[in-house]
Amino acid sequence: MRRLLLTAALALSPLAALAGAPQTVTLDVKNMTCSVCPITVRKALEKVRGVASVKVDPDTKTATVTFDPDKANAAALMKATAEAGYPASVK
Ligand SMILES: [Cu+2]
Repeated sequence: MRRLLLTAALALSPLAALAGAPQTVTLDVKNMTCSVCPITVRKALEKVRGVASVKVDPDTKTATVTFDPDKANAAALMKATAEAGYPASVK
């Protein structure tokens, strides 16, 4: 019972939410021309430190990335995709 309350308190703590609240950006990604490209882009983004989740949409040619702003930023994400051959810009 005690443990359950503690877990609930941590989950609801507004301080926990503030510390490293995840940030999400959507990137316009160039050069995605075949069905493998989105996978390459996703893998490149997932390698960036602090990235929590990546969703690449091949139809809109965008990547939606959620990351810890203390560890990563949009510039680091764009650098990672550019190095993989896919220049990107913040949508
Ligand atoms: Cu491709």
